[in-house]
Amino acid sequence: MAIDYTQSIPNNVDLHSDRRLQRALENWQPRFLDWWKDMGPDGALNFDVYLRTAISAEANGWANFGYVKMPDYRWGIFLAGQDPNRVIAYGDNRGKPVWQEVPGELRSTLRRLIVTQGDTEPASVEQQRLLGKTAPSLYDLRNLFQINCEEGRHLWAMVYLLHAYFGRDGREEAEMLLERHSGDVDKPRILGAFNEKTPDWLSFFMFTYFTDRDGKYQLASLAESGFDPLARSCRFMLIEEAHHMFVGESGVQRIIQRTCELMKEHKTDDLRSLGAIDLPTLQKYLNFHFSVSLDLFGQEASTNAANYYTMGVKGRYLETRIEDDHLLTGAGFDIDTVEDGRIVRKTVPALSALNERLRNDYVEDCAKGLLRWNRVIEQAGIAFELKLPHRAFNRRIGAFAELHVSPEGTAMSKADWKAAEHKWLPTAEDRTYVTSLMGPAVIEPGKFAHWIAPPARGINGQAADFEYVRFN
Ligand code: BYC
Repeated sequence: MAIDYTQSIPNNVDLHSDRRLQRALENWQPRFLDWWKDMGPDGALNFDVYLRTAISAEANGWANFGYVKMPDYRWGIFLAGQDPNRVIAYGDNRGKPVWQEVPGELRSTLRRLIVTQGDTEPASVEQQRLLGKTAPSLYDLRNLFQINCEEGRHLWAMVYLLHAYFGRDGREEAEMLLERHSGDVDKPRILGAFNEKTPDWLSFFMFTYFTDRDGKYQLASLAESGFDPLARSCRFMLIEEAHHMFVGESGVQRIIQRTCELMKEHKTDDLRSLGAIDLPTLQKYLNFHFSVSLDLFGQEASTNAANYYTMGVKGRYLETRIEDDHLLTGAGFDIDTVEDGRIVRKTVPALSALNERLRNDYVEDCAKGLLRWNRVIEQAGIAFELKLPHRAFNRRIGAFAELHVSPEGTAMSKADWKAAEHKWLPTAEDRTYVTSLMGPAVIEPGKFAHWIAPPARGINGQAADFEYVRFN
């Protein structure tokens, strides 16, 4: 049966007028829904969820709240408004009008970037598939489902670009986005962090704080792309990404708050006897998710990154606000790298250091949340400080992958590192303990699991005891 896509896919790309594109998406949509049923939130197909749906890209259209069954979510395709005067802001094509079609010579580069971006979206939904079973409250369950639906929409955004601008190759890539799976031995997701497990809610909040924040920085760089449809897609995606990071930051903060309350009430730091998460365990999860997310920025010195920039396909964070020549051909940039088994600071060509520069912006942003988390601990009068580990700690990608470095930044032998690893990263025992706290989902409105504090306020002005999910 023909589906009226102008009805079921809200969009501002005039889908109605492009029969070829409409047919391509008609072929893809059932495959997407099959994937959602098989790999999306487990056992949740029939729930009514209080979700935010974007029905236009305008300020009053992107956040419409109402009950929706997730398979019926309207996965819209939205590009931020077009600026007819926009020019490429950097690289060899600086000052030329942005491209509305894909330049032939950039086709494979752009396709690859779009596929890499697109691959992360369904990957995260797969990683979070089972979390609904152990949600600490209806409020949290709703936020999980909101994020899952919006990651699904972000997949649609990239699939739209592949279908609309990359012909047959694009359609094949769109198929592959549903065939690779997180953690699959034969067909894994492209980037490392998206093959890790998200087995519990502490991991989920850390993931949405640290890994979704990589999303923010990568999307912001792609929002500077000379390929205008990609730039406009990413600009709109960034609006939704903010909520995902809020869920992470406030989730971790609520855990810390509960932990501190219990420490004060019982005058002990033996939180495990009280069924809550101790601060050292939080630090270990933080170490893990931060280091894994740092890998997502690629090599410190990267010719790929230099080429993306020179060609005008991927810029710097807030490129147009930076005051320099936007060519970077003669410029240098200081990075930490490895020489003779030691961490050294070195000036390298700024063009090749663009991944590292973006990573710097990211690290600075990550640190802000820690300030707020540490304030909660300090206000409770507890002497403990959460810290970001050194960027060389626990890396798999880039120059530091060959070293063994402590969270403080000391390079050491593999044997010494392995002997201390249990102090720095979650052990099997830590993970078993945290998992043991994840009881059956708390589904009574206004009730919260013992190990987490209620949020300061509800979603869209609703109360904390609002019925965010109806189970039917
Ligand atoms: N894992 O020169 P390099 C999000 C490969 S998250 C595996 O540094 P480049 C979200 C690399 O492919 C944002 N392989 O590469 C968050 C290259 O391979 P080749 C996702 C890796 O291209 C939460 C080789 O190593 N978006 O949206 O400069 C929930 C050399 O490296 C990894 C993007 O990533 C890795 N971690 O940098 C939902 C944006 N790192 O060429 C969603 C698009 C590097 O030797 N992607 N390699 O075969 C990019 O811009 C770039 O591909 C990367 C890599 C920054 C990822």
